[in-house]
Amino acid sequence: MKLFALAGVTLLIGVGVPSAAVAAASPSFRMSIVHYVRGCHVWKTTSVRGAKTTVTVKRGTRVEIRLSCPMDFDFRQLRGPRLALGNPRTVAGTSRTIVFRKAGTYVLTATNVQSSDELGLETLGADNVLTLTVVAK
Ligand SMILES: [Cu+2]
Repeated sequence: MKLFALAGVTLLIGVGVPSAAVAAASPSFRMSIVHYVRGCHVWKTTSVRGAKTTVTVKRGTRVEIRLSCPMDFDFRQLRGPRLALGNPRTVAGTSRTIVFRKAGTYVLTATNVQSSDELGLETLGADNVLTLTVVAK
């Protein structure tokens, strides 16, 4: 019986160590899509970045994108190591997290599903189609 108990403890330690290592190796980066009068929405990190932006992260980073322009967006990948995006649609007010596991240059677009006109938002110019380049090193 003692032997079995020891085996159980060993197993727990064995499972615990790798997950802690993964957590430590997964930095996160937060950004958002915010409402903006010219073009309806833009990328924002710590500052407003415009319709096209590039962020550089460590490989394995979890990038969390919060949608605060009050419309849904469809995410598509144009370039880079393949990402499992699943359902392209992200609903207004929620966020999408994408993990950039492999080193490389990824290009994604986020296209609004509803237009600013449909939502009665006062904006200037056409609604932006957003492009995000993520360089993972
Ligand atoms: Cu918008």
